[in-house]
Formats: sequence, C-alpha cells, structure tokens
Amino acid sequence: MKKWLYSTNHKDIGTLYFLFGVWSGLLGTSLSVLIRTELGMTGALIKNDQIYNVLVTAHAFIMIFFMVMPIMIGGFGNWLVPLMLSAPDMAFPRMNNMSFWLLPPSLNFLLLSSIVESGTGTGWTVYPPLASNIGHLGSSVDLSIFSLHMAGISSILGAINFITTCMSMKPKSMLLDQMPLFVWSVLITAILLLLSLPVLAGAITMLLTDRNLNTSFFDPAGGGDPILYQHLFWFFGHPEVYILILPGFGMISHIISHESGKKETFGSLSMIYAMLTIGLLGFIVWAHHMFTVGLDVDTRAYFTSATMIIAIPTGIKIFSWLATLQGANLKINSTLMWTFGFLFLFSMGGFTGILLSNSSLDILLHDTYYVVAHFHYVLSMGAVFAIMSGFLFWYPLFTGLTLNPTYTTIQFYLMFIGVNLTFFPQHFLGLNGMPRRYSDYPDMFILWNIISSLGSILSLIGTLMMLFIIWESFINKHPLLFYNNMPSNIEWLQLTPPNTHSFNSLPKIFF
Ligand code: HAS
Ligand code: CU
Repeated sequence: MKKWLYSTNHKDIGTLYFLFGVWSGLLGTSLSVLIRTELGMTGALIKNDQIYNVLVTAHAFIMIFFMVMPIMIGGFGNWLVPLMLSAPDMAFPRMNNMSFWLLPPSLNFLLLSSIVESGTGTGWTVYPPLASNIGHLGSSVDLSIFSLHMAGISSILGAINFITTCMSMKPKSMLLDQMPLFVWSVLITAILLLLSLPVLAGAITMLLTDRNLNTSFFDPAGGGDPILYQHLFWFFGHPEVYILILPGFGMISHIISHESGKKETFGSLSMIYAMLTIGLLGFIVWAHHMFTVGLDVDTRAYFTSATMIIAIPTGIKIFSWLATLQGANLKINSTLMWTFGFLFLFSMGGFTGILLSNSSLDILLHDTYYVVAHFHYVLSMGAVFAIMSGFLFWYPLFTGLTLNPTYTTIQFYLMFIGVNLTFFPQHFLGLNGMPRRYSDYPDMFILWNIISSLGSILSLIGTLMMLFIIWESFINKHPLLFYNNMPSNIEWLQLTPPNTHSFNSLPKIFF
C-alpha cells in the first residue's frame, strides 16, 4: 500500500485534505457554472426543475462540507496547529487518518444520491415535508442523509482531536492566552462542531425514521411538527456558518500581523474573547432563519436583537485588523490583496446580514436572492478569500516552492472582478423579489442575471488559472530565494510569544 494511504502524520493528512478540498472545490464550481448557465439565458436549458434543484443542493453540500471545511480545518488546521504548538503531531494521529478517510466515501454517497432515482432536490436544509416521502419518494434523500452522517462523524472525530491537541499538547510554559490566534480559532471551531453536529445528526436521523420506519416526528398527521425540524436544523446551521469563517479569521490575523511587520495582532487577547463571543452567540440566534414560519412577535424581537449583537465582536475583529495594519510599511503582494479583499467584502456581507436580522425586513427578503448575495459575500468572498490568502501565505511552508507573483496578481484580479460581478447584482435581484431555488424568472430580471452569469465565467477562469499557477510552480521549482520580502522561517509561522518554547521541531523550509 502507498505510504500516504495509511499515514498518520499531520502534514500528510493535511495535504490529503487539501487535495480532497481542491477536488471537491472543482466539483462544486462545475455545479455552480451549470446553475449560472441555466439562469444566464431566457427560457430553460436543463428543462427539468427537479434536476436544477438537485444541482443547487449538491453545490451547497459540496462547497460547505467537502470544500471549505476540509481545507480550513482539515488542511490548514492539521498542518499548522501542531507546528504552532511545537507538538510532534495531533493528539490522536490514527483517528486523524480515519477522520480524513471517512470523507471520500461520504462524498461518493452524496454524488450517488444525486444520480439515482430523481436525486435530492431539497436544498442543503433538507426541510420536511419536501424531504419526506411525500416530496421525495425513493432512496436519494436516504443516501444524502447517510452521506451527512459520515461527514458528521468525520468532523466530530476531528473536533475531538483538535480540542485534545490544543488542551494537552501545547508546551507547559505556553499559557492559554499565549496560544497563537489561529490555534484558538481552530479550538473554538472544534467546540462549535462538537456541540452542534450531534443536533443535526439527531434531526436527520429522525427524518430517516420518518421516511422509513413510520415515525412521525415531523408529520402533523401523526402528531409531529415540521417546524421542529427547522429548529433542530438551524440550531446546527447557524453555528455552522461561524464554523466556516472562524479558522479564516485566525489565518487573517496571522497574515496581517506578519505582513505589517508587527509582533502580534492588535489586541490579541480581545481577539480571543471576540471569537469566543461569536461562538457563544452563534448558538442563540438560530431562528433568524425562520422569521417567516409564524413565530410570535416577541420571539422575533429576541432573535433580531440577539443576532445584531454579533456585529459587536465581529466589529472588534475588523477594527483590530485595521489597527494592526495602521502605520505599517506594507509591501503589497497577492497574499495581502486577498486579505484586503477579505476585510472589505466580508464586512459587506456582514452588513447585509445585519439588514436581514431585522425580522420585519426579512419577511420581505427571506428566500430571495438578497439572502443568496449575503451568504456568498461572507462565504465566497469571506471564507474563500481567507483560504486563498492563507494558501498563498503558507504555500512555501507546505511545498518548499514559491508561486509566480505576476500570475497570482492577475489571478487575484480575475477572481475579485468575477465574484463581485456574480454576486453584487444578486442584491438588486433580491430587493426586486426574485426568489431563490427556481430555474426560471420573469423577463424583468434578465439583465442582472446575465451579468451574474458572465461573472461566474470569470471566476471559473480564475479558478483554472490557480491550478495552472500551482502546476507551474512544481514544474519550474522557483527557489525560495527569489521570494519577495522573505521572512525568517520562525516569523513565517507567526509563533507567539517567542520566549515560551523552542523551535527545534520546526521543519527546515529553506532548501
Ligand atoms: Fe448570515 C442567512 C444574518 C454572518 C452565512 N447566512 C445566511 C445563510 C448563510 C449565511 C449560508 O438574520 C443562508 C442559509 C440558507 O441557506 O438559508 N449572518 C447574519 C448576521 C451575521 C451573519 C447578522 N452569515 C454570516 C457568516 C456566514 C453566514 C459569517 C458564513 C460565513 N444570515 C443572517 C440572517 C440570515 C442569514 C438573518 C437569514 C436570511 C433569510 O431570510 O434566510 C453577522 O455575523 C455579521 C456580522 C459582521 C458584520 C461586519 C463587520 C462589523 C463591523 C462593525 C460595525 C457594524 C455594525 C452594523 C454596527 C456586521 C465593521 C451596521 C449595520 C449596517 C447595515 C451598516
Ligand atoms: Cu444564521
């Protein structure tokens, strides 16, 4: 058997997660191009609305569970957390291997679910009664549930591993408030995962028994309640969106303090408290996804106010990053460009989130493209920009190679223009009432849809260009000596504080 198959080494496993995440990212991107092609022209292209909904569902599942989470937590987390803690490996290296290898079969079940019978066209929320036998007879939804169970087990095992590693494998002399911010971000993400995923698992298991064993948890005909499913789903679903962004926050902190030439991020202790607050508040705002189900006015007032409060710790983070950049003698490179893109566009997405948190506004905007624009600004331009920034920043550590700076700059502009062209017009579509999850629309929406679809082609070209840039770096093997503004290898990892532990276990990355 090949070594990488059974490797328990955190770097090997991190690399496997990266490869898997990139592969899934290409899958998810292909689906999004199909979606945008359908919506980029008048009339129907696919000519089957169930298939259209299957594409939308698979796109969301793949991007969330098989692209962003594996890359951020599996890839960056596995590579960097042990190094930043001077630990020899993760706490449970063999369990780490199992966490990874649960994912490829899980992805296969998901893909199977969309090619057998009529596919899972439920959206990533899998609401009953659409996801019950009445809406989806056949085995597709059961396969999707099984896929989610497996991905969930993988994440729970990973979460246990990261929590144990952070708590028990850091140097004794390193106090918790001295732990690097990226490690903190992964720790908090892991706690969120551990507390929220079992609730999703419960909900989809109840759905599974409703579908197959004649229970009626979500079926009013048997005394059940479909709204219960929505509460359970969003009790998971809202923390999940912070799971998708918190490790990105951690990476951005390291990148900004490094690129600013500063020892640490401005207010690093308050950055830790801000992440903890975001994680805690993330558990008590879930019903802002359910303002239209008939919650009473007091409940809506509560969920509106609780949601808005999240802008405070998030604002603390944004302004602390800006304060870190303040006065720095910056040498602009593509890592920094992605970071600036992140700061501005993630904030934009955050602002539209605050708008949506107003229950009275959300009743108008719920299930429109305004929501789609909101979450793509925080995900495609928040989470993905953080991933890109971190990838360019740590690529020399991962591979010993550098990327061509001219190419990465061109690639950044392609993607930056591409995603904004794709998603900014969707705000207008939403404000005009275009609903999400339909394959067609009235003619008045055609202009912004065409522009959005053109934007998605630009992003596709940008994505393919990134593959080319990585390939090119392997072929031409740019030596690290030519790297602009080369930091020392200790600075590179942004380990703080320098006097608490030794760096002997670090790999030699300059060769
Ligand atoms: Fe969200 C729906 C509200 C952050 C992801 N969100 C979604 C969905 C996804 C998602 C995937 O309340 C769709 C799920 C589905 O399939 O249906 N979201 C918020 C709020 C925040 C927020 C208040 N979301 C995220 C992040 C995500 C994410 C992060 C992933 C990475 N979101 C909602 C609501 C819905 C929603 C409603 C339901 C809509 C519906 O009808 O379905 C906050 O965490 C954002 C905080 C960040 C900022 C920016 C930086 C802060 C600064 C401080 C000053 C700002 C102030 C605010 C004082 C606010 C700079 C000023 C306000 C202005 C408007 C200017
Ligand atoms: Cu939410």
